[in-house]
Amino acid sequence: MSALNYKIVLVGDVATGKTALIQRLITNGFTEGHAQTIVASCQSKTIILKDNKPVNINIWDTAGQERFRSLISNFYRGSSGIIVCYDVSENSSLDVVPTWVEAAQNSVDDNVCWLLVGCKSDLVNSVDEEKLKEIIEKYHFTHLTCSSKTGDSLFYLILNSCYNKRNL
Ligand SMILES: Nc1nc2c(ncn2[C@@H]2O[C@H](COP(=O)(O)OP(=O)(O)OP(=O)(O)O)[C@@H](O)[C@H]2O)c(=O)[nH]1
Ligand SMILES: [Mg+2]
Repeated sequence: MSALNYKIVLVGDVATGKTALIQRLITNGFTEGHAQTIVASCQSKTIILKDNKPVNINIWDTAGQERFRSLISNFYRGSSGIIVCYDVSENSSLDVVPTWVEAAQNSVDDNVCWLLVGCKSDLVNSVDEEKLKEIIEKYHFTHLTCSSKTGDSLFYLILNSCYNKRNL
């Protein structure tokens, strides 16, 4: 069975847990401590989806730091899915979500899959539920929370969702 190829881009505020999420997928591990991502980097992995469908994913990890934002707009083109991360223990990390969505919207296809992910679900949740609800409704996000510390299978969710939506 020939493999599909999906490009997935992770964006979100600084220290929301993007790199940890990718590390969990690639190595099934977790490292305490924050080494800021500089601009962006890409890793690849083949995952078997439902129907035994193999999917090669190129996962782009991007920097949350504001000074890199204009550079990151170059990475959206050709994306199958965009994961916008916030930190459930840091309410202010939701404030920049619209910035990421609006920056990406001009560069992506209509059938791109958008996922809003609340990272660090093992920590105390301090998110303003009303604000979260507004963002989810405004941008039609699929939303879920996860913890890279305790482990989960977040990527299967977005890949199955891409597979269904894009019908590839
Ligand atoms: N408790 C807990 N801590 C986490 C989790 N995910 C990440 N962290 C911690 O949060 C900090 C930031 O994680 P990173 O993955 O480096 O954050 P980032 O979004 O890649 O940050 P930038 O590259 O600067 O944009 C680190 O100290 C991680 O160990 C999680 O699920 N639970
Ligand atoms: Mg990072």
